[in-house]
Amino acid sequence: MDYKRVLTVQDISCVGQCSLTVALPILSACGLETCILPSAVLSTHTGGFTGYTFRDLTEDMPAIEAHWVKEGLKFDAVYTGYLGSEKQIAYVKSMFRSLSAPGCLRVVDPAMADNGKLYVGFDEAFVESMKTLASEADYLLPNITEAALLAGEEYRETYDEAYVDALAAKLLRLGAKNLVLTGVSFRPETTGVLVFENGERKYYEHKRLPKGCHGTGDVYASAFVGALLRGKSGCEAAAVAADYTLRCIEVTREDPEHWYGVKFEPVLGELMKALEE
Ligand code: PXL
Repeated sequence: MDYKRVLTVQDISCVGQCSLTVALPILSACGLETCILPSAVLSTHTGGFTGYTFRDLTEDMPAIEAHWVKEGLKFDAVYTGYLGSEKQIAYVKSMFRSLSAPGCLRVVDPAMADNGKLYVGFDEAFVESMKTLASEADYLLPNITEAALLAGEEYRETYDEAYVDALAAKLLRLGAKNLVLTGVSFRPETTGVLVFENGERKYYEHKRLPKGCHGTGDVYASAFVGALLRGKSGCEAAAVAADYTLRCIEVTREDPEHWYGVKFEPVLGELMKALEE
């Protein structure tokens, strides 16, 4: 097996099963050497907990980058998730240039909003800055809310194919080479991912579970990156990641106490098996 090295840049939410506590185990299980750059350390994520701590690590980022450059370290992929500020986005763009191995895949999950709303702490200026990162992505992975924000279009809760295709066209015009739109639903009982890859458009539809769970965007993006680097096409990786995320939700939803994330660990074996197929 080709052994690849990936760098993922996002926060550590110590409790809450999102960002790095999800990306690191999933990418490792996919057989990848996973290097991390924590952008901040929070006691929990911000989606439902209150009173969390937040240690911003922005100022450590250029020194870490400089050290890696000095060591001659390069990455086969750079995958970004939740970033805390416009400054962090600027640093990540610098790393895209300084730390990329030839053919490096840049995957951007513009983790900043869901259900029509920006996450706590983000504003319009951050969205503007995220557009510049999105424009450099080989694969951009927004949900509908993030896609609407990045495209400068109004968010719609119900929509048709023309609406999502218009969002996609705008994001591709922005500069993203390929696009994986998540949570795209045209019928009440199903949802899916809409993939635009190398000029092709493919929709992978699957059943929709009644309850949305926190952290599924990070689980999805991590599994997508893992599958992509294991040689799957974007379309195949999008489907593998969707099936895995669905299983994570299925094993979590019987437990009402587990509201803050998904139980992705017990079904990691299923993801690993899907990568062998
Ligand atoms: O799952 C996205 C995410 C990542 N990191 C932090 C968050 C969130 C979503 O709320 O708060 C700190």
